[in-house]
Amino acid sequence: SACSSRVVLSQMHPMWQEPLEVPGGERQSPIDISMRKSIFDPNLKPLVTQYDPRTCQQIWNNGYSFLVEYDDTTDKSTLRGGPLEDQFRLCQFHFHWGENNSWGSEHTVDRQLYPAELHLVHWNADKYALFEEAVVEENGLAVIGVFLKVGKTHEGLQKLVDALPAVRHKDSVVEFTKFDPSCLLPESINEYWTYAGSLTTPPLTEAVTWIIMKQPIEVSHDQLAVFRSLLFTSAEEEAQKSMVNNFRVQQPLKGRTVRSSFT
Ligand code: SG6
Ligand code: ZN
Repeated sequence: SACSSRVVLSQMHPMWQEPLEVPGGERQSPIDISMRKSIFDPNLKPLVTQYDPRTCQQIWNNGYSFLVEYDDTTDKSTLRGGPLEDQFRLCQFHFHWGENNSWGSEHTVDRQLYPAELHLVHWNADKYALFEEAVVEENGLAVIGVFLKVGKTHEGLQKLVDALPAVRHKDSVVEFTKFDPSCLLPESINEYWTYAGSLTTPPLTEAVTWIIMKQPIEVSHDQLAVFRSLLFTSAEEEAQKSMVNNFRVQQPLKGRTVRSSFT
């Protein structure tokens, strides 16, 4: 088809089995955020998260990250405000991390890498009926990004860390309930950057309003070590591969502006 002929077959991500490039992509993610070049927008509103821990359902190792999945059939766990016009529903959160503490985040701030990055994925339930519809629309998704830095043990994260050995292999799923994702947000959620971007894994659709928290959260080295004990591979595979370095390479800004909610 016309579409597959545009695919860059030479560059395959080791985990993806799909092309790394989106030909003609104008708003791909992740990016480096330059503090100096970001533009303060006084019209950016406070972010309003309303998460109901009872919508938390399960953890799934999908062979690229682990996803904590939420029931998104109703408006029980939502995000609005900030740069958003509509109300968005939380469907899952996941992380990206490195093989050591020197790298792992997808976004960077003035080229500074963090050891990991949390993504809370929401879809526009005002405009679309299903995640699958929203994921191909330019205003379909809103993802909150939170940087993780190494420091003291994060008490809220520990409940999740304790459940991870049960989803060590690809395709494993375990029941996981009553987890309030707001415990993973930094204190000052109203200091953020926002820009128009894409998913960072296939289908790489340019559907995402990114909201990146300025303040990182602290987690311990031991907690990150448990992330790194997960596997990209299923129980049946002979050569087991550690789940590390599951981030996408940075993408060109291509004339976009990054706005900040703070000066
Ligand atoms: C993760 O990121 C998840 C996967 C996918 C991807 O690695 O494994 O579920 O999420 C919404 C979605 O398709 C892309 O999400 S991201 O752009 O926030 N990194
Ligand atoms: Zn992500």
